[in-house]
Amino acid sequence: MSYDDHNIFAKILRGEIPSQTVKETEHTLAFKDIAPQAPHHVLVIPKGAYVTADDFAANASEAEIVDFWRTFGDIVAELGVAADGYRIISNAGRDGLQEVPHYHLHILAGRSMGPMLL
Ligand code: D5M
Repeated sequence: MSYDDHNIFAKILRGEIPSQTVKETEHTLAFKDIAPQAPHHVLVIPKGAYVTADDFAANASEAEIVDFWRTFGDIVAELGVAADGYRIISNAGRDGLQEVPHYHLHILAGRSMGPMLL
């Protein structure tokens, strides 16, 4: 799948538009969602050009994958939400209603999420 580097998260990574950084590491950036759907709504993205979770899983280096998931875990710990719980979501492609074609993980926490509506 081809990566479109005009997408809004690519612009955030290049510093062309602002974001509220939550955490930044060598391979990963996390920032606040602009339209939060929970008291805590953080987006975690790899700095590399990956479109979806499966693209990332297939094509990212082990260093990038480890860095991504360790960063996710660090954010959950720092938010202090592990005990009460949280939800992670990654929309992919047309059927997943993915708006921004740069792989991202939503971390939602701070309220009861309710049942999954599938
Ligand atoms: O959803 C994409 C998510 O990205 C959606 O929750 C809004 C968020 N978004 C869009 N633009 C920005 C900026 N500029 N900063 C922060 N968050 C943003 P998905 O359907 O998973 O692709």
